[in-house]
Amino acid sequence: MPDLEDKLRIAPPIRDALAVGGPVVALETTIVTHGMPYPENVATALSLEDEIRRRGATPATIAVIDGVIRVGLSREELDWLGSAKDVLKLSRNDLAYAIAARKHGATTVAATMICAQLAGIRVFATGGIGGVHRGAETTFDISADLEELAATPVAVVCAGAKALLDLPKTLEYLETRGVPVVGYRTSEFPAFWSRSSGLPAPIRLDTAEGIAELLKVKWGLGLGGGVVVANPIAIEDEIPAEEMAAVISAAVAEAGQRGVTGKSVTPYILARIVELTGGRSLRTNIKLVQANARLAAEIAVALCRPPTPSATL
Ligand code: PSU
Ligand code: MN
Repeated sequence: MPDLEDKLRIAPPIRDALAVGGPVVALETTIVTHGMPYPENVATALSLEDEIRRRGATPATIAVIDGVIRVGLSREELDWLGSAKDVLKLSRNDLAYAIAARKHGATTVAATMICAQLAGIRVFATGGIGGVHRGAETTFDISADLEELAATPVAVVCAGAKALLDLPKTLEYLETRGVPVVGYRTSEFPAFWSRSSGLPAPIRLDTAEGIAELLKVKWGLGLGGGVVVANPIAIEDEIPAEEMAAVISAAVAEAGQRGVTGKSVTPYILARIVELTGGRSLRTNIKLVQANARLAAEIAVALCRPPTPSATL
């Protein structure tokens, strides 16, 4: 690829880990800039890196700074990003623009998958994926995350998707586009703050090794594309779906009444939900993303492990 070197900068510890085939976990930054308030956003981002290191993997937090895709940010850079006001929310559609015009941008799930793939990273931890919005039959609002999952070979560990989306349509879309959706130790697709969505998880796997095996087989077969690993929030940290329902409906309705469209929809609703729950949803959000970072690290480690002798017989 021409000139990629000055557009993609991988921090030395990550470059070293990748060079020896070591476990690396990508982290997104839209959750930092457009998903949580400052300073909890930065503290959370740093805690995710710690969780990943503690499990023997190398964290790789991704953003665009001054038109360069940065894989691995310093503490100072993360703090600046988390409090800056002029940071774009980047998906597949505007990633090239941000680089060409030398902007700053936080990466969504879609853009983080693209950058992870460019760097050679296979496993990525986040909070929740974007999906098919309620009312998409008239607004056509479907997150580009879903098409990216169809196309780009990165496993995305999340806590399912928020019930502000149309979860049945989101699962249908992923099925149509050939994306495996794995419930980790659950037979239900989790709904972010809540363990239960009432919808079955298409696949259930109970170990990081089992998930790593699925990834190896999928990519080994040349099937490409991503995998959703849905890790339900711990029981002690969850907010039951019934408690969230009214808050979500109010925030979604408000976004509609105010004419919020395009890429502003998700950040608007997320911020309103934090306000309407008096910060309770934020605490749950932090817990679940930390749990996802731990599971992603375990999957990344398992993915690097050579097959056991019995498996090679
Ligand atoms: N869902 C969450 N928290 C988030 C996001 C989604 O629960 O922070 C962010 C992610 O970065 C995701 C993006 O990729 O929003 C999706 O935005 P959109 O719906 O505009 O595609
Ligand atoms: Mn959208």
